[in-house]
Amino acid sequence: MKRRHAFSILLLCLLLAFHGAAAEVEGRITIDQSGTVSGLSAVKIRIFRGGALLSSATTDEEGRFSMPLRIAQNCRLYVKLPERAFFEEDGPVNPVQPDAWEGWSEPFDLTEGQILRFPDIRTVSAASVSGRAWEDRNADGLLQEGEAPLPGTYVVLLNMEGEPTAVDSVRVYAGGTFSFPRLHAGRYALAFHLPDGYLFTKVSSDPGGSCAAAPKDVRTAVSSPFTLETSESRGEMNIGGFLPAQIGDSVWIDANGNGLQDYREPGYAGARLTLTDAAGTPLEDTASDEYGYYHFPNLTPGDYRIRLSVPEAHRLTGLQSAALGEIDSDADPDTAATALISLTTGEVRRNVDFGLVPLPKTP
Ligand SMILES: [Ca+2]
Ligand SMILES: [Ca+2]
Ligand SMILES: [Ca+2]
Repeated sequence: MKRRHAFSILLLCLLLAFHGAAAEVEGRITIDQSGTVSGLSAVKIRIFRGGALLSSATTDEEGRFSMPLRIAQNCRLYVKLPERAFFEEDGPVNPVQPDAWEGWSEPFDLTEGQILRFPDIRTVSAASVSGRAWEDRNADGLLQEGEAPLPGTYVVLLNMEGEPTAVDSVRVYAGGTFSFPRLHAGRYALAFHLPDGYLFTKVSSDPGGSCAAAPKDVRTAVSSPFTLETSESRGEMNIGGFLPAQIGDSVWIDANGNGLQDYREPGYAGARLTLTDAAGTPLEDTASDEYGYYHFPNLTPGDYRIRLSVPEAHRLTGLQSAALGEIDSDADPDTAATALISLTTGEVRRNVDFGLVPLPKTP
């Protein structure tokens, strides 16, 4: 037994000798947040030789780390930063690729008793930009409660030259939000593409309002350029879209004057109809077709009226006491205009009708 014990001690001594005497690697990681530099805590640091992990440590409150190490050659320090930090350029740790979270130092050797102090590993806090895409039900450019997300919208981050950046683009998913979470300070803009069929709502300077717009036939809207400082989180870069709405239906001869479209009462061709805003200002004109139908397609959601130019030798038929959809007349005989028609995104109103009663011929 005694002999075996002595052998164990000898083996232990041999192992210690083989591993060499202790050295130490120390350093500090700092972060620049809008010009204020402080220590970056809770970052894990590792030392490798080849693929073998030799030592690891975590930075303290002040961003400092210190790792005792058996002497070794050809070691490298490996650092993985938290999500919102970048390595500053020309530091002692090089990111594995531009803007990567992880990086390696150059190889170094440690000799017995050596304390190797690394230059500060400087990082800079990332900036971010985020927003949401929503279906602007009433096309007022503002995000109201109850207005739904608009998934399928595509957002491209543009750099100062107006070109897509390396960060490139994101798609808006079901929740309606998008984010570019890891950006350098700089000047950017956002370009938006809405899903098929959608049009851009108007820009609003109110908080949370839509930040970009484009004419009806243009598929991309670009925000005004904006500057991000380090650590700045810019939110509410929102974009609103809507589906065009439409109004139609018919002008007919109310032969029996009961205010209802009865079987075999004919349409009236060539009647002039004017779409107006809520105040009665004309917006566009159309005429009823050979069957008496008319149609205002591609309307922005909002409030409208339609006014009929009552043809010679006719008068408008009366209104029903309650709206009856497709079979009643919808214009006030005194004004020849409808009540206010409020259209929301994608709404199709094909029941706005005008009944004409022929006036008796004067002898
Ligand atoms: Ca709205
Ligand atoms: Ca009738
Ligand atoms: Ca009607």
